[in-house]
Amino acid sequence: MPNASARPKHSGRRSHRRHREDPARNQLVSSSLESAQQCLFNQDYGPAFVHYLLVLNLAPEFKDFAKESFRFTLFKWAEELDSAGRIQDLFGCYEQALELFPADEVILNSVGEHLFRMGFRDEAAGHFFKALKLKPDYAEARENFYRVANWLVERWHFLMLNDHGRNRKYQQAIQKAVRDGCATVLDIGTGTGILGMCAKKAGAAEVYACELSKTMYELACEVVAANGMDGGIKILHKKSLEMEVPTDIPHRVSLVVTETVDAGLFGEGIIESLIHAWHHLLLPPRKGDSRDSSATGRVIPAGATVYAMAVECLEIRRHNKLCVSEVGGLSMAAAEQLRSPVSCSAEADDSMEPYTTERLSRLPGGYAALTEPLTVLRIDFNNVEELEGLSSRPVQRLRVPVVRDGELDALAVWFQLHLDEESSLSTGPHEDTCWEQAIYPEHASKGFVLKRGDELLVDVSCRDAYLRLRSVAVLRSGRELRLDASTDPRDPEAELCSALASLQTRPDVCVLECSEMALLNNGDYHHSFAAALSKLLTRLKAEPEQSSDPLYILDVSEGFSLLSLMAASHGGVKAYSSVEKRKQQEVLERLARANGVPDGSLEFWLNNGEDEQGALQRPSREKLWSAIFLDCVETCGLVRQKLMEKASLARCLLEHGGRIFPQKMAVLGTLVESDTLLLESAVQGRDATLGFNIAPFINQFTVPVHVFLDFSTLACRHLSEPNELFVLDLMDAKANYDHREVQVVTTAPGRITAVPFWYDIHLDEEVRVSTLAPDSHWKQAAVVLQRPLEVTAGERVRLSVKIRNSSISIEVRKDP
Ligand code: 44T
Repeated sequence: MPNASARPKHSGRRSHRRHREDPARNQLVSSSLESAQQCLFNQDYGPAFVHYLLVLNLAPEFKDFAKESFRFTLFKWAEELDSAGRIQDLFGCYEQALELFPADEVILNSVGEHLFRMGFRDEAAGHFFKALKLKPDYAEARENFYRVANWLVERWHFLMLNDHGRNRKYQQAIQKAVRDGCATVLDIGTGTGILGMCAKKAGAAEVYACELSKTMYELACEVVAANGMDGGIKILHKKSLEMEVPTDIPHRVSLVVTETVDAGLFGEGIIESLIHAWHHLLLPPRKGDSRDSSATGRVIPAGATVYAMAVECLEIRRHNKLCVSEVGGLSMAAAEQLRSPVSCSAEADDSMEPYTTERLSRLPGGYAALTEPLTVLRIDFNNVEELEGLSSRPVQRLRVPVVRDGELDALAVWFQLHLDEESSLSTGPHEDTCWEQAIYPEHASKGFVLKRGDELLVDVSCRDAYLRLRSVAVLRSGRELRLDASTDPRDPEAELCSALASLQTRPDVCVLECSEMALLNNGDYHHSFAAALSKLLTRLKAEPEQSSDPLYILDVSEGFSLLSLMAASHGGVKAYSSVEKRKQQEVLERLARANGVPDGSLEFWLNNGEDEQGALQRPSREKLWSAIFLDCVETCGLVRQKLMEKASLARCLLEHGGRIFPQKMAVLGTLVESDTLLLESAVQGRDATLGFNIAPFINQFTVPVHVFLDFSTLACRHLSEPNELFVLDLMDAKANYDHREVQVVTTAPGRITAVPFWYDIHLDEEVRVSTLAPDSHWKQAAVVLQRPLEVTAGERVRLSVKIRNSSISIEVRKDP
């Protein structure tokens, strides 16, 4: 029976009575309800959904009664719309559903899942977060949230807020400016609101703040209110470039404070923001020796100095260019055009990033400085003409002496942020700060070895608001050795000639992600695969019932993979690759020809974006797969989502004696004490954040699993040996469990703060690959404990390890 006592939410008593007494409406409601149920029964979800919408809009009192069926209908209909590619309709339906049930955590979670699949990660994360706030013990939403929280509130917020040195310097500079008369302040990119609160606390009469991220804006509002300043700071959810006087702020301000800088200084758009601020939001700059700060405008930071140095670094090299001539028995001579998407070269287009970021001091294998630091740029944020002139500055060619022999892998860049005349922050590689450095990789293939005494020529320019650095040549014994084929950008004619020449002769570049480049360079992985594969093929081919048909092999690795080609290079095999991008398929085809792989033995699967099920079904019906390659660990160090579902599907599609590679994987982990991991996962206490109450708010975005960890360079104390925590058997469903208790004996006294984990991937009984190997393309992950556990040496602790939907959770307690 419908729950007739449920009162419609938005209609008052009178309209409620009117509804009940309106026989035509009642008639329509009951017939629509009946139709909805009938359509649902017939699995006719579209019309069922429309009928339900009508019923619930006309008769909200049925909401409780019909909620379950309505949701079911919605999800089924959404699935149909999704597979028909009717995305706009799909979101339209969800929008209508959320109008009816704005606080329904299941609907919110489901919208989030759709958004995530479409690549809208921030929006997805926002929906998971709302669902979780409504129902904190909703496991699906929690797992979803953990997967995406990193996009919503980036992890560096924790680092920056825990960086006491940086916070204090900003605070002191702001205090000084306010004391000097800056009474009206705008904090651009306020994040959690910390700089705005500093200004208020220092006594500024009016404080404004703006923040473009919705989540951060909402967080700032909460934080400012919790610190009793909500009346004193006006926060706007806006990009500063969209602000104007008097609509957003009543008049121009005397101080702009901002830390909208990334590791490459300009990547967050500080130049554009400050040019706009000087034209629209700030009082005119101080001229001459005028001392009246209340009538003039200024910026904290006042300016910056940017430094660069050339480095040799294997870790950077193997993520950006091909370093091997052979992979798993295949010659790579025909694959020279492969490179990472990080480039400042003349031919780099907009899809390329000019730099990546790394903390040099934590790179596995370290790095060697080949030059002294070189000053590449000085910029005064209080000089609007200088800011405006930056992008039209001519390319500047700098010379830097080489102080040590080594291969030129990258230019590393950092800066000093001058908060005012006295105080500055450095993001350099030797500082004990939260900052990473910007890395401009050198692509000139084959690698150029610099010699002590050489001089390196570096071109510096500013384009699209990015600082661009390019090593162009080396001066050695009076001769100039060019580093790339392109010509002097200051000579337009030569540039045109070279562009024309490259159109005719150069095969176009094929771009792979940095992690895909590192995968290609992972010799151990390919070597192990080749060994296991060749064993399997030899065995299958020797089987008496083996006809003259080829063996069918499917590689469902995500992204670029050479495994199918390795399989195809064995005679008598037909291999299917899941590589989707046309350019990458061409590279595989070229490599196939160059390696004498017979025509037709390599095919591309998934060319038309079929669904997951389709991806695993073999083309011809009469024969099953001999081997299916699953790539089971993501680069970030987590088990790939839906791995076990894919494995069980794959098992059904194997011929007798066929194999899934890998056969199983073991999760290994060590107990450690690491303050670094704590500082990167949550804001610790109030001390670091200048006494402001920020931690509880931002820490809602803490996730228990830290990803992309370099365990080999993590500052930590090992408190145990590595232990096997869990085993996932891909060939045998019955061997799997979802919960395991592991006893670990500690080897040293300390506080257990985290459990870093990685995998031993067993391709077959003998061949094994570790994701912790030195040349691995995988990073590691770590579970960071909610509460550290103090232990002595030789103590027994019990780990409760669970794997649910590919995500791992670990609890540690003392063994009673
Ligand atoms: N990360 C550094 C960048 N914003 C620093 O939405 C150092 C990275 C980093 N708001 C590891 C370590 C570190 N108007 O919330 C953001 C952003 C906002 C604006 C309004 C604007 N014009 C902007 C521009 C940006 O400002 C906040 C800070 S942005 C830079 C943060 C710890 N990986």
